[in-house]
Amino acid sequence: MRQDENLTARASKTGSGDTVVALSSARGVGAVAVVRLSGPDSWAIARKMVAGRKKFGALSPRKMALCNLIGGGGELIDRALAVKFAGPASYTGEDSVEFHCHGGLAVSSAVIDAALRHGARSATAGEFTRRAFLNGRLDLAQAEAVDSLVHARTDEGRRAALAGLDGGLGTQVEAMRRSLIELKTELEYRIDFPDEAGQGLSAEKIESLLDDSLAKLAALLQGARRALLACRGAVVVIAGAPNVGKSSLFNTLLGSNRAIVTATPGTTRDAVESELVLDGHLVRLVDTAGLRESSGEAEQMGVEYSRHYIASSDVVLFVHEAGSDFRRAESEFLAEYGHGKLVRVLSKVDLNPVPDDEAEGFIPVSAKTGQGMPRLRRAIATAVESATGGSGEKTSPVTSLRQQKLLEEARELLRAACPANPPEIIAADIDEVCTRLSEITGRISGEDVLDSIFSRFCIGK
Ligand SMILES: Nc1nc2c(ncn2[C@@H]2O[C@H](COP(=O)(O)OP(=O)(O)O)[C@@H](O)[C@H]2O)c(=O)[nH]1
Ligand SMILES: [Mg+2]
Repeated sequence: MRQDENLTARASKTGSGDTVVALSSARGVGAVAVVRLSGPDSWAIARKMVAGRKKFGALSPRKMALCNLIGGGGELIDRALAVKFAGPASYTGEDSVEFHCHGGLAVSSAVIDAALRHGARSATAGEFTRRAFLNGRLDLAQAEAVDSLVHARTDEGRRAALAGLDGGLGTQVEAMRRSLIELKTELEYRIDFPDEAGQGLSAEKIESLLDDSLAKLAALLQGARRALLACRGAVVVIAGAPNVGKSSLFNTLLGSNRAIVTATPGTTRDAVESELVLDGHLVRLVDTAGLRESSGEAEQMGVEYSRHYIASSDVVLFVHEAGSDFRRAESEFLAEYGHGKLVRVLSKVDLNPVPDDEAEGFIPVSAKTGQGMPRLRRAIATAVESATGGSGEKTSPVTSLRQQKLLEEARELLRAACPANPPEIIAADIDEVCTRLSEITGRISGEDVLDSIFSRFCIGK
């Protein structure tokens, strides 16, 4: 399917002929709430909602004006700022309107109700950005960067998301795709006219063109891990035998009581995850029992952790109780995971004090008294820093795992493409690579991919 046909088909499927409305600012009490309307009828709907001396029709696009907003029955809802945007020069690419009204839910709900009564429908999660993508205002990689920017909690995350939003990834990927298509066209010419062609395209020449793309992919992937960790946060998993104080440590690090702490071993039955910022790094701290053993004894002997979380972790906090012997399960765990991304902790040192010089690489802490906690925070931040590849790497415009995975697949496919193969085989390989590149920017993408990306967005974005 060609790109524009593809878009038309999608537009009708997602109903983007409708006009949608949503609260675009955060829900709750605040000074200002922003209600956004987008779609072909947005101006007509706003015209019916604005009354008084200032008429909506008289407003110039992109100029704010103070208006009276009227609900059903002509009742005044609020005095608010209104601004209209004329498509395609708007976020969504469609005609749209923003009302900047007084904050709090009563006002914004009444404004939304009025828009709904005049024929708008409620926007689904990410629908404004989805429309921006479908109307060519953003490519898919930029749309994902919007989501990362909205969710950024650290300066590092904000910078990484902005790098993705400036369109650098789409431009680079598209340039690479074009040059590969050129190569493919030449190869196809050689297939169709084997006698005429060939002079200009030796195996060496093909190899150097493929190598060129490989180098560009490598450059994009370099720093991607760091950018992704900045956007998504580093996963730090707490592991250790039951009752050593993992959940207490989790709560102390977070300064809250998210995980349940009891004197009965084996209380934490499910993984609990919470975010915190350490030294400017976003950390997703996970407390998990992981093992759903029914027998009390197995649980007593085991180490609580979840393989699933460990596999996707960036750092593991291994907790051992001060003054206790190492259990077999603990030694086994350390033998399996004890290299690289491990921070070792000795817990409950208020009960069994351990001088630093006897701690043997473990950090002595007490969740009860707070002893050792600043040092543990620094150690986690340092481990996260080294997991992200150090501070020196340049930022990458990659902002989602999806983009990283597609870039990696493209690299593997290119590596496997052998310049000595017959031209039709190389052309088919190049096709595969181009498909991956097109998926990054959304030139090609299934409805399911779009659904999964945009459903993660907030409503109103
Ligand atoms: N004295 C003291 N007790 C602790 C400390 N940390 C945890 N505990 C106690 O140890 C028991 C088990 O703690 P918990 O955090 O649930 O351990 P988990 O099973 O590893 O998650 C509870 O009774 C806690 O109150 C500590 O630093 N000092
Ligand atoms: Mg626990």
